[in-house]
Amino acid sequence: MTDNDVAAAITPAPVRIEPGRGVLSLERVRVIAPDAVPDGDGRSDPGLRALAAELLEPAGIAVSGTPREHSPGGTPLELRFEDAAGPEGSANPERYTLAVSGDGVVVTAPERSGLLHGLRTLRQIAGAAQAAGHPGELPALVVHDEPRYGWRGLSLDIARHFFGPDHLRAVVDLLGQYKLNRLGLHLTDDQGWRLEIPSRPDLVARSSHSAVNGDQGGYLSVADYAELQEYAAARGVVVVPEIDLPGHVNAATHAYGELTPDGRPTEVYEGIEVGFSRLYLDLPTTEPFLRDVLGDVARMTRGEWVHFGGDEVHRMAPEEYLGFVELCQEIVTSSGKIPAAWQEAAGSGHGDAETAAAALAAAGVGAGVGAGAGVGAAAEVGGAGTARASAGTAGSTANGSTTDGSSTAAGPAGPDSETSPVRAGTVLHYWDTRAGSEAFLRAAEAGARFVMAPAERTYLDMKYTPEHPLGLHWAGFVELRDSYDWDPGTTIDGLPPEAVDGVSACVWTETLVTRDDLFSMLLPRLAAVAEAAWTPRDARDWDSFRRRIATEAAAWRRDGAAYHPTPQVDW
Ligand code: TNX
Repeated sequence: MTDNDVAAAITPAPVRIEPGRGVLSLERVRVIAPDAVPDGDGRSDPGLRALAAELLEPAGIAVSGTPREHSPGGTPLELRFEDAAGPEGSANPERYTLAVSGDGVVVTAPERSGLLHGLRTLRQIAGAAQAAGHPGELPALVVHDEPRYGWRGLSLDIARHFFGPDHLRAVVDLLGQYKLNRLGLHLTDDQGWRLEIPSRPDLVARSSHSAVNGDQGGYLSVADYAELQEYAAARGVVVVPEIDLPGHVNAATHAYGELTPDGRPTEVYEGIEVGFSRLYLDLPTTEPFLRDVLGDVARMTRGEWVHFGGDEVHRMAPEEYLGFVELCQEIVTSSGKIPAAWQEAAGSGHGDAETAAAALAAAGVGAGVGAGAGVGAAAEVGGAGTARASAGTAGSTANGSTTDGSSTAAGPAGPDSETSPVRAGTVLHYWDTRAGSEAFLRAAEAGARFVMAPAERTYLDMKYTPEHPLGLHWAGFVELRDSYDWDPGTTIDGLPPEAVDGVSACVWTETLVTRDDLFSMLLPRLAAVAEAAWTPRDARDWDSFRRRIATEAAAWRRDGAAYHPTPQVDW
């Protein structure tokens, strides 16, 4: 294998590859790993040998060095901690160096996550050698690498259709392969409630059986959720639970009629419209419900964040909406977690389709009317669902109101206000590029953090093309190159680049039912989003990416992972 072949094997592209001399034959490795690795929880079960085997054996490298093995043999693969800053003085906690020489392989990193990244890079190099017909033959080299952003995620909707523990573990494995480190779980929506909440047992007892189109529901028990987080943590992935409030709550109001003004439970909902359900801030039953649910979720969650939703609340006055934003942030914070929310929590407006269409028309933008519901009746999905996101350059109007709902957006902390409803540290997920930027600039000043998930780039539930059988298209068609060619640092006009924590892909599951449905929407686009999150802007190149991604398909086929063979790649 040549150095070019190696460079052509690593996705996301690394910061720097230093070519060496010679070839290492690596048919069998003996893993030398540190015995105890402190992770975030102070536990010390490194599991690194097992993970090395899990990653390398499918790529044709046998792994020995398990504690029980009597005569360990093979080329040394050493995993080593370094505490000083790396050779270039980087302070990035996820950095790693992978050195392949005639003597063996050494991965050095300050933390466990970096050791895992190094193993993943080694997997890709070994996989390319295998695909080239020289299994186990690696050229000498040193890879110096670290991520551009610390938040590199996928948010997965398991509420519209339920994907259970087996599927979720497969998703975690996929995230790991592309060095992604956050799995957002959209656990609740109008169609179903997917996480057991001990203090509110009726949520899953009454509202977990339903799903879109009357399909099969399901939920994660407390034990399922704990096991999933443990599996993910071992692979460097933090689970970020999302309880969507104060809209998208029909599953909650179906289970607990006390949350509605007339005290009666709402009907089960199996359609795919958004924005119609809501909680009521002034009902005495509402705050105790929020405290129970968010408190339990915080207690059950290992990671630092709890996401409280906040999107698409179309039937609520802005004052009441912002009251919910304040209350949810207070509850999450006092439960010891960092709040995360969709962008609307910044007071950017939580628009309705008609207002948005009118605002776009007033701005002279021809809205591509015809909301894209791939299943069911003519439903509108995705906020201001009648307008193509590509029309979003209309931006804000002269008086500071936004194009995605000026009628509901004014208020005490709305677009005309000086203050932001967002607390310092709250992580805002930016998705709807039709909103103007003022509210986000104010939020950044107040200390909010940003994760970029612009729908026309990272919404992997959008169809690739008009003909694509799965998916929606309210944000347009999202081909592989659309997911690749964008810069998270300049997504929001005028936002200081230091306010950006990272990037997230999102996959909503209104039209996705099976594991193949899900994976064929993720692959190959998830790898493109992963590179946007990992690789420095000037080291990214579409032609290089489209060649590299073709080499990954062999591994997907081997692992039984469905992917969409887009014509943008020579597979
Ligand atoms: C918008 S993005 C939604 C979801 C839909 C999705 C479909 C966001 C915060 N909300 O409720 O499932 O569009 O693409």
